[in-house]
Amino acid sequence: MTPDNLDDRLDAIYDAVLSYEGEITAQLVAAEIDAGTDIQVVLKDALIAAMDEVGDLFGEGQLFVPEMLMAAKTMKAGLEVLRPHLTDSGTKPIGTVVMGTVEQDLHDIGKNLVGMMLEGGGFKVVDLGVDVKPADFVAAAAEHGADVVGLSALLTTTVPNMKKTVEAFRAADYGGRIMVGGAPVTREFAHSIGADGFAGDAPGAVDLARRFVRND
Ligand code: B1M
Repeated sequence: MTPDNLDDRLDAIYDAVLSYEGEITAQLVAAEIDAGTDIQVVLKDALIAAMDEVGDLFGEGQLFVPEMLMAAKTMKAGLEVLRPHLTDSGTKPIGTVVMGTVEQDLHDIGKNLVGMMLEGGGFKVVDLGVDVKPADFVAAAAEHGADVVGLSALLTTTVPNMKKTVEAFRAADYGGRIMVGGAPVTREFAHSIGADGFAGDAPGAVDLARRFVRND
């Protein structure tokens, strides 16, 4: 039976992710959409909260890489249900964003979420995937006429590649704006590597990209 209380239902999604139950996660997320629950609440308080717990358990040595992978797959099952609700803007694109996860980094859930919300926010998004070399970012931005480039990094060991990517764009005289984000990335770091902006989460990335195309 489905609990009446939203907190209990969000807990059930959180538990399903931590039990690697993709199908159940997808069903419970779909039920929240039907119930009209705010998607951002489902994301933040259930799906992302569960991934944070997975990260904490990994950090404490209670979970290992295979479990992190299973949790990621489960989270993605929930995200796929949300995708049409996040990406449907129904308007002509207000700009193009080329985005990807920097070289040597394989984390893509946050980047995918940012991409979906940018689409929902009216942008055309060209997703280059993970482990993207600086030169490939630069080439793709030129090919697609990107107004904004979005770089994601999740590892303290790969943030230096974010710096290298920004440097490659500057060396190529890229005329658009560069935004960066990901768990270890801070506003100060973004500033120090010469990026044009930092966003701490997906809605923040949409706000920032909008400001960039409005030239605020
Ligand atoms: Co990895 N991993 N992982 N991992 N992993 C972390 C990041 C870690 C913090 C876990 C921990 O130790 N507590 C840790 C990094 C520690 C550090 O750097 N100091 C870590 C490690 C160590 C590793 C490996 C090195 C483990 C190993 O092999 N020994 C390895 C590295 C592989 C590699 O990349 N080369 C590794 C591997 C993996 C998996 C492949 C198993 C899997 C990723 C699967 C996938 O993405 N397809 C994985 C996972 C799942 C995680 C955790 C548990 C969850 C990440 C996630 O998806 N979060 C993570 C712990 C954690 O983050 N709490 C961890 C949910 C997602 C929605 O959040 O990505 O932060 P996030 O995105 C947010 C914001 O950051 C922001 O908006 C998003 C939405 O709000 N954002 C942007 C992200 N990109 C943005 C771009 C923007 C703007 C905002 O503008 C362009």
